[in-house]
Amino acid sequence: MKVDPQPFINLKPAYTYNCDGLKVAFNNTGSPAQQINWDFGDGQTSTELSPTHVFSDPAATYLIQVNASNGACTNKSSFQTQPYDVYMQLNIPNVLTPNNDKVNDCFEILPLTSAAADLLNCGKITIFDRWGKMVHQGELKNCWKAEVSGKDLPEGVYYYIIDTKVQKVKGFVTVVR
Ligand SMILES: [Ca+2]
Repeated sequence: MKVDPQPFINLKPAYTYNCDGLKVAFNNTGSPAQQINWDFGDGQTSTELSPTHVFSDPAATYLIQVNASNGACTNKSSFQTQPYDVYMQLNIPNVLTPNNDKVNDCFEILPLTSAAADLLNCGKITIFDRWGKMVHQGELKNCWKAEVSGKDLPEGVYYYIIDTKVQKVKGFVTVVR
């Protein structure tokens, strides 16, 4: 009598964040299964051994369940994605000095990781003055020079909202001329 071995599931997911969302590559290093079924927790499924899946909302938590079977022998495993915190991966200055001396002349947000670099490319930024009036809205990758319609804005404290696909980051930046 031939006994089917129990399939062994060993998940080693690799995360990538970009403007499409959260991409997870599941590298199943377990023993081969005759049949494997993935439920990604977002309504999508797969029967690949080691699928790659893009989750549209990286700020959400998804429960991924996998069932593997060799005939009557089955095994299952689950895995939960973690919400993504982009704030710690950005270097956000708190002052800009737009006087053309090439030092802090614009509000330049720098990524500390390659994942954050991807997110900066699809992020938006909105800036308000101290009275709550919006003075700028645009692409995050474009460095803001504390001007509106080509006119210099006065010195002072401004409030910003950075909106990446993953998370909103709010704070203050001071313009010093
Ligand atoms: Ca400067």
